[in-house]
Amino acid sequence: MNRALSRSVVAIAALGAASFAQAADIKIGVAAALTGGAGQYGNAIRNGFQLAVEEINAAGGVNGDKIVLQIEDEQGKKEEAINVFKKLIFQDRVLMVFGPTLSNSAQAAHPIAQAAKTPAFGTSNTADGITSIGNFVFRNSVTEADVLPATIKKAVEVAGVKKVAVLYGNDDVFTKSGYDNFKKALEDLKIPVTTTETFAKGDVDFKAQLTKIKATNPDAIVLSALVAEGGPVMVAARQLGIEVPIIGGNGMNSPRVFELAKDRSDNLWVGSPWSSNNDTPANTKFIAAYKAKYNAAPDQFAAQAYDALYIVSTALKGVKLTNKLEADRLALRDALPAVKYTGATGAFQFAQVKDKAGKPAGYDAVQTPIVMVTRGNAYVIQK
Ligand code: ILE
Repeated sequence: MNRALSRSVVAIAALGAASFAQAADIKIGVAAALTGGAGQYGNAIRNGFQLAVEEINAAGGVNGDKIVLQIEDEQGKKEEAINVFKKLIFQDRVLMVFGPTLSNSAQAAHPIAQAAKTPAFGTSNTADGITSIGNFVFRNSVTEADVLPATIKKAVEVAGVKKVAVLYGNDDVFTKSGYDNFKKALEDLKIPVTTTETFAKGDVDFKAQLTKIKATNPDAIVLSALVAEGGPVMVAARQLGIEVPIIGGNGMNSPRVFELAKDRSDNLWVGSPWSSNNDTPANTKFIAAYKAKYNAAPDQFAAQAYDALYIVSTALKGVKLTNKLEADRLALRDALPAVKYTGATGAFQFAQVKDKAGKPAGYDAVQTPIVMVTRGNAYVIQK
């Protein structure tokens, strides 16, 4: 074959490859805590994503392109979240990254995505300040700042709470932020605090704090905890004969509470936009599909992950992907803020937040929380 001919053969082959590439895979990273103390959350999140990706691809994908999820275990540790983000962004060259599971990890890992101009999308991060990191950071999880005032207000109205004791984890970004927001909500409602006690990640004995709390005779305990510590706190409180309502943040909105606290899990108050009792068409469809696939009921973390992939696929439908990673990441970032979507968690849209210097930064969720109380190992909507 002479030179000119061989060149044109190469050109034709390249053309063939290009037309094949039109139905390309869209590679999306998921960093989730699949093992460790936050594993209950992370596994629900992974399930939500896997259900959504199957449904979206079965319905034709995104303009004919298939979404491929690359899921990595960040173990609920911030160092691992950093490693996983680096791997997904620089090595695997994903279009964007969902996760990580904990705010504590997001605060460490999202700056990497921001610096690499890669969209990072939290589906469970509820602490203050996560989306202030920059304009590539998104979340559809409603913040403690939005949910806790509603939860406290409802407990005050319905359960006649007049004074509370506060217990929180002081070594985690989310539990600390929950504490800050509880404190503010209590001040706004002029509810006095009888005592404020703390614990640390990995603690198993809460008797000292709860004994002090009991002595101050509060009408409720306000608890900012992840479930690994919060479940045992509930058991210990009830064992000490403290029967008052426990008002929790997002960490306590997990069926893991029922596994850990069993018959001592009643009278826990939480808020969330998602409830299994919400019988909208989108939620009914989600719950049925989840049960069919996993033979178990979904939770809020699964619902938010499920909706998040639909939010991204809605944005991607309006994006012309070029296979130039930098341009495609930017195009997705630019398309996301305008998405409006009604899914399992209800009507959703983004609102831009500011960074510490007051400049426009990332995007938070705008959704209305519902308040729920646990009864008989279920979260029941409190009207
Ligand atoms: N919302 C919390 C956080 O931001 C937990 C997420 C419960 C799994 O860390």
